[in-house]
Amino acid sequence: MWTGDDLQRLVSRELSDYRLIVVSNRQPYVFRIENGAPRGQMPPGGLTAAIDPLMRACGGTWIAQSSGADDRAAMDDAGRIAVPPDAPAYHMRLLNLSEEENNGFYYGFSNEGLWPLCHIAYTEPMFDSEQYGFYQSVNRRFADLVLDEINDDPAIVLIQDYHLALLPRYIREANPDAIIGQFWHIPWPNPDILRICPWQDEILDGMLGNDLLGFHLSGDCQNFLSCVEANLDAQVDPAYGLIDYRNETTLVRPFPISIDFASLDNEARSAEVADEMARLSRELGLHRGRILGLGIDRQDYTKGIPHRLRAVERLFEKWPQYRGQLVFLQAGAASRTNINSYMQLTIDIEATVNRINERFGHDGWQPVLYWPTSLPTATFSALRRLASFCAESSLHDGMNLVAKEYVASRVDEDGVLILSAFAGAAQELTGSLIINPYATEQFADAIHQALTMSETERRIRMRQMRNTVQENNIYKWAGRIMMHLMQASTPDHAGLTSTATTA
Ligand code: GDG
Repeated sequence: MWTGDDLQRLVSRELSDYRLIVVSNRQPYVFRIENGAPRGQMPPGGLTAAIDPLMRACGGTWIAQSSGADDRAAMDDAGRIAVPPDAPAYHMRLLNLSEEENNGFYYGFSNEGLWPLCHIAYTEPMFDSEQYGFYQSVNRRFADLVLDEINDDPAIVLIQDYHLALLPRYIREANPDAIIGQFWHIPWPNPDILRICPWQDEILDGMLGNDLLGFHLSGDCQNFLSCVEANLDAQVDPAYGLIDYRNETTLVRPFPISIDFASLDNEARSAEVADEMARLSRELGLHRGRILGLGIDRQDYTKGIPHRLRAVERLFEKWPQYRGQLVFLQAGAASRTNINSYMQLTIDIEATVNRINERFGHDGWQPVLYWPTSLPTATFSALRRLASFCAESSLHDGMNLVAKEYVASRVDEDGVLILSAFAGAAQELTGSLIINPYATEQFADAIHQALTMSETERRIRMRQMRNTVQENNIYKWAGRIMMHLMQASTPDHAGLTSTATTA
């Protein structure tokens, strides 16, 4: 099993001559002034949760957009902030964007264009030239900051996600020696879908500035290779995941992302979580025999939250014995709230929750609780430990870390995971009950199956999933990326052809 120490050893053995620079839009810690002093907190989202352990182990600089003026209070004279706040291990360097830049770059092209383009969730992508202009100029601004940070030293730049598709090319043009890798945290579409994007060729060209390009699944890699083959004058080797283009080679590989299993497992065993479990049991009536079902999501239309609520509604229709007994809690903060499709999602969720509660609620029993706020990590951990089932019903999802977090928190080897076939995590978490979120009847049946499953079967399934996530943890993910980056930077990619895209 990989640990943070293994990763640290790998980095000091192989990469000590290089500066490690991670670049993402989202910063790993956001600072707010509380009682006159800046206090740092990790924002919700899979990306920061996944990369922070890598940076804690390796050190280096994380470049990101600043989310507010309070960050400045935490900066040193050189504009750097040492993080994590309680045990500094690396630095953040932040880029300030104007509201206009952020609207065009982040809300606009990234989240109204690329996000729906890459997810099959039937939300129309919107492409706007002005927004694309901001996407280009902000990617350039990130490149300037990265180049300044590299300062002509040997460097490894690890770029995160779909906000920064043009950045690899901009860095490569100015610094041909940098080792550049990018991990794309969301799915990649097939050529028929990609061609909706008016700037598909520039996006592909930008990403081919990378030495290494990682996706979660081999299917995403194959889609990317097909898109390059269909659109660019490039040599594509689909069997080995190699692309030759503009006299450079890019390796394309699957790296299914994961979580820090040991840390979530430890937290779930802590006294703080035990206290929180006792408090929540009283609040939710579990101490009086009620059962808890749980969904946790950053509120997004790709997560299938209304579909999940419809399945819960069908469960109460079909099996009246759950009325008065089961409480379904939907938790997780709102996100991207000034985009129309996200505002509409909140309206849909609230309407569905109210309908179910009006139809079935009685005598102080509310069938669905909706907590659309960010909660302390100990509360999330306690909820995961208390929930008889956790339902993650994404319409399409690169991976879905919540599913893995549920498994890691179940130190008692109990609980049932209900997981969408359309989440990347379904390929690994085969002990879950796999559902189609659009098939309400089948989904409701899966909840019933979870609630009537024998303890022995629950234990067998959960134990198997816990072994999988423990073995394939975030340190293994980061270690594999680092090793591939080192190999990808050698001229002839020796040794890489044995690990093709089907890995
Ligand atoms: C993208 C891809 C891929 C959720 N609500 C709150 C909160 N969370 C935490 C969860 C989990 C993370 O945020 C969400 O991660 P997911 O993987 O489920 O989803 P995305 O944010 O869409 O992440 C996804 C991931 O990148 C990594 O590559 O798996 O497919 O879409 O850790 O626990 N955390 C807090 N408050 C909340 O309200 N603090």
